[in-house]
Amino acid sequence: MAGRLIVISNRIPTDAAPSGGLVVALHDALKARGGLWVGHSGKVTDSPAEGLTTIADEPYQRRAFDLTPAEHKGFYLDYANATLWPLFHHRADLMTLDPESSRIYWEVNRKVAQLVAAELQPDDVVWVQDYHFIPLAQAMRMEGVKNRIGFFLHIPFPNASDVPALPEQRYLASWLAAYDLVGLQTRRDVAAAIDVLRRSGAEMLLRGQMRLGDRHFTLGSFPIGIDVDDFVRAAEAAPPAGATLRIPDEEKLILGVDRLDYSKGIPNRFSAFGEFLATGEDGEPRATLLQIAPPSREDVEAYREIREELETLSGRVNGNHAELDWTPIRYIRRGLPRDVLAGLYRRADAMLVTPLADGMNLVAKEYVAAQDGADPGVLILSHFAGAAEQLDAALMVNPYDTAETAKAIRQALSMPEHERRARHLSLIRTIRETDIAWWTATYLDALTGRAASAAA
Ligand code: ADQ
Repeated sequence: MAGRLIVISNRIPTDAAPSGGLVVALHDALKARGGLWVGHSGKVTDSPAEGLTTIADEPYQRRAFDLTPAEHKGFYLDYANATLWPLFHHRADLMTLDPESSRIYWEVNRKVAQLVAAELQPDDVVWVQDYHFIPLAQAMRMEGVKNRIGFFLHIPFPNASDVPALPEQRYLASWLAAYDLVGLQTRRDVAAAIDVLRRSGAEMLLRGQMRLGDRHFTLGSFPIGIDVDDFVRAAEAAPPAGATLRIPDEEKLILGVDRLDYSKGIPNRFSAFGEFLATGEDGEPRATLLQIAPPSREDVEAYREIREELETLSGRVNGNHAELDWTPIRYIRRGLPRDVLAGLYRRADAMLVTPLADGMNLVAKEYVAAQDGADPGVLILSHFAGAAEQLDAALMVNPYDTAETAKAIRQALSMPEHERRARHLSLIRTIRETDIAWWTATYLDALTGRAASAAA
């Protein structure tokens, strides 16, 4: 690739050596090719800096923009997280609609498009991340930008039957068609996007290529991965978590790790665990469910409700089953450092990843990477996680079916070692083949390897 790489994402890391899988992957890609990363500084202020401020110039440029309180509310809290997020997670019932936030969403996209356009050189390749910036390419095309522009959506693509709930649905197809490559997590998402685009008059050409008016663009699935070796190392180096947790070796540990979000199916999980306890059989070892779920987006109403629901549910299960020396559900409402997390993954006999909708779910992959291959734990995975398309050696469940999930917990905790090893081997192979380095390389090859769509 001749030109520089330009990445746009909502948040931009401010440390010299950023951490976290995706951030590190983008950091590495930028380091290798040179380029520019643009994102929100994290500052919400009545007197935002004019234009882009410099965070770093080495080994590539990092530039950030501030948001005013009105922009933060309209663009980020309301339109991105209270309109698009619920719609794209098949929860149109939780959407808030407000013409003012829709206008501000577009305005922020236009502002960022203008700032980025002013920095572009003719050979640069632009890679836009996630639902905060769906209209960015169209706004850049309005500035006369002819460069290749790719988009990657980290969350699921909405169903065609839900999209009419979005007042801006008539723009969605042209927002997408302004890109050269629209990357989605799964084949299921690609099928949903094709369905939506066709209903808006787009025509399907060969191999994921589509045409809308005079725009030719490509759709593809690029399942995101993790830095496997990094997680293996962290898990091997972690001190044994059993002692910290005061859970004896003969007792079972079931783990849940999520950002607190209604899409993650945590209430269903608590109910399924309650059902597992209620149907307990004599002689079964004691099992504790440890749920780590730091609150997120607490300024959004639906997120305050889920928090209360979980407190009620865990209180009920614990009230029914707790003993003097045992609390069945331990619910920790804060995030944990990666090395502590890696130690918990390794100790857990089973991991419950039971979202009702999820773009991919990296926790599922991190859990597999953290296992001791000689005596691995069991991944229980919802059909509705994007990861389910790849990780079919997990114990698959329908998270709405609490009886089935309770049965899967029982099956996981009594699974013979040879079966656990065979399943783990299959999972770890897949996770290694499609790790985070594979994801960036495959996406960027697809973005740069084809004729410029503007000329097509
Ligand atoms: P998220 O919804 O944030 O991401 P996920 O992929 O599961 O979901 O997690 C991202 C990272 O956050 C993981 O590295 C995980 O370790 C960390 N994390 C999650 N919960 C944590 C906790 N309780 N404590 C500490 N760390 C925690 C969005 C989409 C996903 C998609 C990713 C990447 O919603 O579907 O997989 O982007 O594309």
